[in-house]
Amino acid sequence: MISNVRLIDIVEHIDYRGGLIAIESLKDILFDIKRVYCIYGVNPENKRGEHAHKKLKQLMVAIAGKCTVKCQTVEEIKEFELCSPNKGLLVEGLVWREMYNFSRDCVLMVIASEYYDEHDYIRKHDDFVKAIKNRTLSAD
Ligand code: T46
Repeated sequence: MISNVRLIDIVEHIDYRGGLIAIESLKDILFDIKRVYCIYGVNPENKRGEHAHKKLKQLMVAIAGKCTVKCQTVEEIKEFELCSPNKGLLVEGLVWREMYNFSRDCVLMVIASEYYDEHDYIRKHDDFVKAIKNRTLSAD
């Protein structure tokens, strides 16, 4: 766990027919769900993400296959392996994220607190570093 990023457990309901996971707004995750999107069919050579968000909160779940998510916050950089529907990576606040090492069968489901808004993205790493410095200075 690092600040603004943590792995949460998701209950799996498994019987002879297969598995099921459920994520309820304001119960399992403490934000209102506005959007769900899935990333799939990623070539293992490719990297996605490489940006931060100003406001967005998200829960990322590898519902099939696996991938690695690297998160950079004001304090540190940490890699998380997502490889099961029973683990979700909660990412909130100013976090630079990169996703890679996708298995070909990976389906990464992302549950988001906001509608899609390009203005919420910080796409240049230099701007991200400036933003975390400004936030740290204003908190002092
Ligand atoms: C994030 C990581 C985990 C939409 O039209 N609606 C959407 O809700 C999203 C997420 C994307 N798009 C369009 C925008 C681009 O033309 O889909 C295209 C690919 O999006 P992007 O390059 O931002 O995808 P990733 O995989 O780099 O990043 C995505 C999310 O955008 C981002 O919020 O945190 O997954």
